[in-house]
Amino acid sequence: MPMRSTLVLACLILAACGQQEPAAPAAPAATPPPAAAAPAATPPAALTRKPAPAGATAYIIEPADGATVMNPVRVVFGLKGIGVAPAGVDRNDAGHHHLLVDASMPANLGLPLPNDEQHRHFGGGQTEVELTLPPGRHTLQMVLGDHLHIPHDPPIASSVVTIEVQ
Ligand SMILES: [Cu+2]
Repeated sequence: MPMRSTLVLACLILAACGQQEPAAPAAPAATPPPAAAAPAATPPAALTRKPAPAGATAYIIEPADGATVMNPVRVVFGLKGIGVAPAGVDRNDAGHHHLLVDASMPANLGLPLPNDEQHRHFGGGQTEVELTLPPGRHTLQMVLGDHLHIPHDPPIASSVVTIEVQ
């Protein structure tokens, strides 16, 4: 009996070794996928953008360009020719605001806008915000996004407003 279990054990060890052998060639095969992932990253670079309604424009009502302001900085968004809807609501005649703080328009407008301190989303349909910014010069630009946070084509964006925060 002990003999038999030793044999079984030996077989199990052998089997384990035998399984690792074929597994080893599989490991190098795992290397190509990362390389293959690079070309796969190309297709999602262009999601469908909603056409901007003719004449639709965005602007920053306040602060005025060149203004010297104190914290909190109240930023009011203005829109013409298109409405506001919360994020996730798929409508051709509405979108939601995004505020670029010290950031330029993303190079690739076929992707959702980033969501961070420099790319703020107002997915609830808000039309103004109070910001606390470090003292100094800052730029603000508003851009509308569709239900998926993708800018329209062409983008409905305000001109850049430069402010000095005291
Ligand atoms: Cu958004």
